[in-house]
Amino acid sequence: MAVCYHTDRAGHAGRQWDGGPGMPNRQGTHGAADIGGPGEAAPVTTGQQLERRSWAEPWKIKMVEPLRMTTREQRQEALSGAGHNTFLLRSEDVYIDLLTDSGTNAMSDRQWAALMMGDEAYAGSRNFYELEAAVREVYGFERMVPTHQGRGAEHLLSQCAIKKGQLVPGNMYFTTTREHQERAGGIFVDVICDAAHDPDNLDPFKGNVDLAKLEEVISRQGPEQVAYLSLAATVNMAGGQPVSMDNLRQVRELCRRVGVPIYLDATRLVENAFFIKEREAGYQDRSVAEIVREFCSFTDGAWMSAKKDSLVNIGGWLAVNDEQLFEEIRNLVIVFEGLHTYGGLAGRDLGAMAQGIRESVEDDHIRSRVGQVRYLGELLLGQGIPLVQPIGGHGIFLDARRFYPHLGQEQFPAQTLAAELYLESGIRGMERGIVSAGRDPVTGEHHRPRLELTRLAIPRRVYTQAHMDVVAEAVEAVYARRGEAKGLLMTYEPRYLRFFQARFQPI
Ligand code: PLI
Repeated sequence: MAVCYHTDRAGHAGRQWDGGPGMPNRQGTHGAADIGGPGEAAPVTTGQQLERRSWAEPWKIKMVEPLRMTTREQRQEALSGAGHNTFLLRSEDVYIDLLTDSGTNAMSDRQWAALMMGDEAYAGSRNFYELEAAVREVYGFERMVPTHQGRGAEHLLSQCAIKKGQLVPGNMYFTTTREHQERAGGIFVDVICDAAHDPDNLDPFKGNVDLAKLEEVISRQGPEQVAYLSLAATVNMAGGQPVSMDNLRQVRELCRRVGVPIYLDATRLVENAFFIKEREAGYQDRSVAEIVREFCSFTDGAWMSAKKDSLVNIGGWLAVNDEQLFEEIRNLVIVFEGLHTYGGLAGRDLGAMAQGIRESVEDDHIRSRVGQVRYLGELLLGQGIPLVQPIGGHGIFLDARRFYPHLGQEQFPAQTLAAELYLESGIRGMERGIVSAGRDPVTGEHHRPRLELTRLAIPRRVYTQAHMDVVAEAVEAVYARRGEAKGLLMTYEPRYLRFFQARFQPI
């Protein structure tokens, strides 16, 4: 495989990505150790164009939204009022909002123009056909139904494709995905490779399915007891880690042999495709758009939260190749979302999504998107902050276990870190550890994930490099007084997806 890491000036092995053959050094990101480093690396020539060490966003800013700075006293009050859960803060009390990259993207002028061109007919809106064409062209699926967001699609797929008691193997759980699978009577089984559970493992494709685990699940109860393989690319809870094309091909072969379909969570597939282009032999000269198409061709369908890759504030879709299953979905969407040509969205939302899908696969866009995430990650690594490596596609995942080694998992270290960061700086991140993992539906015990992470998700096209510098400084300040953190006690635990609404108090 065409991968290699190099050692930076500070001697941190694996800190920066060298790219495969023909790719520019570090994808042009400015690592902490190489910002403006004169004479360090000459421009590198790729197949088509002269690449420079520095990159810039392929857009300029036309409209701005003021940010509000708060005092520590104000933040203390806001945090107590929110039960130390960053989901319960008011956004006006937040300075830099890294809670999520979902629905928080900045739309382009073309997308805003598409909003104005919304066809708000109840049935057969022109924008539906635009969306259908964009999904067909970019993802390669002939038929789809729009949904109001990703979980709407997860609900429909789970209800239509899972029979009670069937297993649903997946490459790590995602909160809403597993919730819908379990509500439909499915039993989620994790078949991701072991490397995914280790924040320090530098494997370039930590999202890969472990074929032996998948084979074991299929042979344990027979393929008819397996609803489908639930494949996410990238894998959110592992830190935005990609799946390789080679792995998918092998998974495809296995699933085809036993007749188990593969349904893809394509929410961040464009970011995954960028990593394939960068890291997997044979893909350096392929466009991200081509890689996305090829990836989808090895699956039987996909669902999408367009609030991520597709650069909109709301929207999703579900596509499956099986005609009978599609008929069922196209019928059921009316019950839960809306008519099959609007799926719970306004015509203007469909139009903005169609435009966003096309923009999302432009190479320059995705390069700067992942580049900005990596810029922040490299700054933090330069300060010795523990985080998931390799740096993923949509955010930085701080390793709260190593950040607060004196706290046990039942003291909610990742939740504590999110609260402390907000208190320090007004920057909002999110817990991705034991709270997010929830409880086993059968035993009622906490799921205890090995990864106990605080995520700083970067919205697309929203913040500048200077904001990233401020974030790095704030994390450094929290790290400097890490010994003082005492952890949290959960005082209110909702039944479903508890991390959204749970409340805590300091120990
Ligand atoms: O938030 P939705 O309902 O549009 O999408 C659900 C969803 C499905 N799959 C994946 C991989 C997601 O990341 C996802 C939502 N993620 C959120 C909200 C996040 O903050 O990561």
